Amino acid sequence: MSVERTFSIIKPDAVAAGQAGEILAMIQKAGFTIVGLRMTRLSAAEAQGFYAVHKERPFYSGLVKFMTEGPIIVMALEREDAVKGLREVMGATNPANAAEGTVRKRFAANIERNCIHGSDAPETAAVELAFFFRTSELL
Ligand code: FUP
Repeated sequence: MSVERTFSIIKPDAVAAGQAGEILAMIQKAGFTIVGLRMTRLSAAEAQGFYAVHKERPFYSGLVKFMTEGPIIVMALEREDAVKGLREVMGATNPANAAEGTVRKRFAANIERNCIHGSDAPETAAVELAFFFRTSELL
């Protein structure tokens, strides 16, 4: 294991519900250092580009609509084994299957509105970090 970076989004549902602070606290309690953080709102083109890997899936248009419905918080996070570690903090994609104490178990409504994104592999993390942050702005 080594120190690595991952990318995360607090999604529009959680930001609108005022859950961002509690989600950030859970992430920090799990040992992550925040090396970049910004509130933003995705355009449709940005959301389509970010989720391009899912563009043939039936849920793609709903996902783009959801991700553009309000502000999001984008984060660059650092820790040992960060990608895997954040996925553990998040819980399963479908909150019905998420473990107790995970972000999605606590806050997610359903598989579509599931309050947090986290990169699924180090290679994906590098692409997703570059989508939102310049290297020079990460501390
Ligand atoms: P995850 O990495 O856990 O966010 O899950 P995926 O990469 O499989 O899916 C990305 C996003 O697509 C999910 F966060 C929510 C959305 N999605 C749906 O809306 N319906 C599905 O059946 C699967 C995923």
